[in-house]
Amino acid sequence: MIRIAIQAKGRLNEQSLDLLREAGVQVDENRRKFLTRSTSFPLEVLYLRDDDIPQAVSMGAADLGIVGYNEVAEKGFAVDTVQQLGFGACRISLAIPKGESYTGPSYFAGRRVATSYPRILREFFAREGVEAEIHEIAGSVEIAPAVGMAEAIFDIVSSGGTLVSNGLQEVEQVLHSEAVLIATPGLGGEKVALLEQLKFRFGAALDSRGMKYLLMNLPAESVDRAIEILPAMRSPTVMPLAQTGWCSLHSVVREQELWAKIEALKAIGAEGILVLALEKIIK
Ligand code: PRT
Ligand code: ZN
Repeated sequence: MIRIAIQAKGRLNEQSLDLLREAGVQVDENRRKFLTRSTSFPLEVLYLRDDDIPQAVSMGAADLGIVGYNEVAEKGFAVDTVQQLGFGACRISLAIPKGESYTGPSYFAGRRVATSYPRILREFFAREGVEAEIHEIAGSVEIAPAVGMAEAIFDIVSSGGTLVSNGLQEVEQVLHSEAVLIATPGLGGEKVALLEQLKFRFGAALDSRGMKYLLMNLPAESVDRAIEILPAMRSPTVMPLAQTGWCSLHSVVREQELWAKIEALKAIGAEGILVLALEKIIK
């Protein structure tokens, strides 16, 4: 049995559960409590506030956790970061009122900066040799300059819309973050094996996101050019068709490149192109 802490509510909750589900770990959400046992994998889910996940994992109250890397870096507890999970991407940035001219990190010398991430900010200022005043607040950091609580902020930015609507401009991107899988250092025995199994399944689930399975009929003489267009995991699968001079070609493509690849393949004679959803990629 292994225990994983995930965010109880908020931005990472649903995506954490989606990833578990894609990895074959069913969690009954109707009977959702503080602690829930999976029905399909020897795993318990512990629902916590994201702020508490690094400490819970560091203490071993949970063996694993899914949390934003920003929280791991801010809290500074001893945990192993074992896998990047590719969702919840954001950055923690310094922002100043729009219209102010920015001269580099020395701009902040002697100024007051509001943040919920004092540790990461303190390290940034120490690295840059800047003496600024760090004013820690728990929430609504972006309104601090407008109400006179600070002259600048250090906060999470994703689209940047919140900064713009508060009359602020982003001037330094200090930390890039995404959701990560963390583990208690020194897990032993059965738990290591379960962690390896989960990592493998998460990897396969993440690799298959945004990928499509493509099959088509192709004149045999175009196969070499098709292979150049479609560098698949090793190379595309090519099988002869009953009709001589033709073959069937199968491959995997990134969804963003799908239409460009299809156009290139049509131009070398591909016909009957099928695009299928891809469930999992096991490397
Ligand atoms: O209740 P609990 O403490 O668990 O949750 P929380 O309110 O502390 O965290 P939550 O759910 O807001 O975010 C959880 C994690 O999601 C964060 O720790 C980040 O790792 C990640 N994440 C990704 C974000 C964002 N993107 C994000 N945009 N967290 C917060 N934001 C905020 C940002 O601060 C800004 O105020 O969303 C606002 C909109 O951002 P823009 O730039 O898109 O306008
Ligand atoms: Zn939080």
